[in-house]
Formats: sequence, C-alpha cells, structure tokens
Amino acid sequence: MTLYQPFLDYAIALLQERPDLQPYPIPAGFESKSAIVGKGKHQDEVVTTSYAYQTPKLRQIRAAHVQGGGSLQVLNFVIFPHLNYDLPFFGADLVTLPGGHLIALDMQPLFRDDAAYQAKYTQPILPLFEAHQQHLPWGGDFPEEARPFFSPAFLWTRSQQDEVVETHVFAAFKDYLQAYLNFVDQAEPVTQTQALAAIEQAQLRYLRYRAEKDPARGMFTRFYGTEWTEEYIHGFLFDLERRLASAASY
Ligand code: DBV
Repeated sequence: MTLYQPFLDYAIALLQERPDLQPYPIPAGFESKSAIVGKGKHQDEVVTTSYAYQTPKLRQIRAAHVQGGGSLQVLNFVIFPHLNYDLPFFGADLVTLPGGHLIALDMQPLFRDDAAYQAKYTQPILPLFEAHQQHLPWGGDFPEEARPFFSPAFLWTRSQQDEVVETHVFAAFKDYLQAYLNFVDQAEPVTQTQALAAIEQAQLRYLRYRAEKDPARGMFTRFYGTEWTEEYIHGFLFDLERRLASAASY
C-alpha cells in the first residue's frame, strides 16, 4: 500500500506541464535507500526515494517518499523559491505511522506577521483553507516554536481513516499546489538590496529550524544510520546553507 503515491504522481505531472522545469541534482546515494527493519513476522523493507526539480523561480522542489508497509508511509514535499522572490515555501508533511495519519499542509510564509505579506500570500487562499478545514479538523498539539513558520491557512489534522487521506487530504493538496503555482507564475523578482537581505535571513531561519528539528531524524537514523541521515538532511532535504557556502567559495 502506497498511500501517498497518487500525491507524488499528481505533483510531478503538474510540474512537468511547466516548460521551464529542470531536474535538480540529488547527491549520489540518496535517490533511493532501503533497509530491512523489524524482526520475524514484523520485518518490512523501508524504501526512501527522493525526487528533485528546479525552475528559474524555484530553487529546489523536492520530495522524500518513505514506503515501509501499511503502517509507515511518508511524503514530505517542499518547494524552496529562489532568494530573489518573496514567495512562501510550499510545505506538505504527510505522515502515516502505526498511530494514524498526521497531515501538515501549508504555504509557509517568509514574514509571518507582516500584514502586506499576509494580504498577498495568505488572504487569497483563505477560501481554500476554509473549504478544506471543514473536513480536516485541527490536529491539536504541535510544537509552539514551529508556530512562526506556519501561515493562518495551515491545514493540520490527524486521522485514523485512509479514506480521509485519499479524498479530503488529496483534494486539499491539489488545491494548495495549484494555488501555489499560480503565485509562482505571478511572482516578480525582488531587486531592492534590503528586501533581498530580509528574504535570505527568513529563508535561513526557516531552513535552520527545519534541519535542526526535522521530526524524521529519529526514524531515518534508526533505519539508515546517523551518517546517512545527517548527510540526507543537510545535503539534500534542507541544503540551502551548503549551497550558499559553495556559491561563496567561487
Ligand atoms: N518531516 C520532515 C521531513 C520528513 C518528515 C523532511 C522526510 O520535515 C516526516 C521526512 N514528520 C515526519 C515524521 C513525523 C512528522 C511529524 C516521520 C512523525 C514523527 C514522530 O511522531 O515520530 C510538521 N511534522 C510532524 C509533526 C509536525 C510536522 C508539527 C509532529 C511532530 C512533532 O510534534 O514534532 N512540517 C513539520 C514541521 C514543520 C513543517 C514541524 C515546521 C516548519 O513544515
């Protein structure tokens, strides 16, 4: 059972309609990784596959798909815009564990408390948020320190039912991704020095938080070891600092 394969297929097909889509390099050893976990009857193969693209406005579009049987499925899909756009991040964390499904879907703002920014990137999607939230009730507790990184249109839900994921979550994912790509189409490059510096700071703040607090770190470390996991996190999943460092050395 691969609950999130249709999500991935949909996203890739939609992206491939864009004539300017290019592959983004995936470091060797990270395209696909597998391990056998558990004991006896409970043994399962856990396979993690990675996908990555870029466009002139989007620095990295990447997905990590973890498939480990009926009670372990994850699709983490994030879009990182180039640093000369004020676009939010597209962030989907779709997680199925033995305890059920945990769904986070958002356009994560660069500037959470900026009214003009909210008017530009959150207000237009509030109707979508309200339509989907009816079927996806608030998922409760989540880390307080993560709050600055989510928009008021953050869809956050927990469910026990596959059907909710297959229908309502999938519909929300499609709508949010389409709306995001509309924002991308409209985005104009930022040229003002101060605004560019603020974007870089906001991107780094987000990236550092996510790399440091990656909720999948424990899981990946158990499956694939510390070395692979840290390299996957810093060299692929959240690679901006590395990219900036290597650009600066030229
Ligand atoms: N989460 C990731 C990546 C994953 C991933 C790259 C490739 O950022 C999976 C895999 N998320 C993942 C897993 C769990 C969660 C949970 C496996 C379950 C962890 C566990 O219970 O063992 C949103 N994801 C979560 C949680 C949140 C998010 C709030 C609950 C866990 C917790 O309480 O810490 N998405 C996550 C998040 C941000 C985001 C914190 C912050 C900006 O965008």
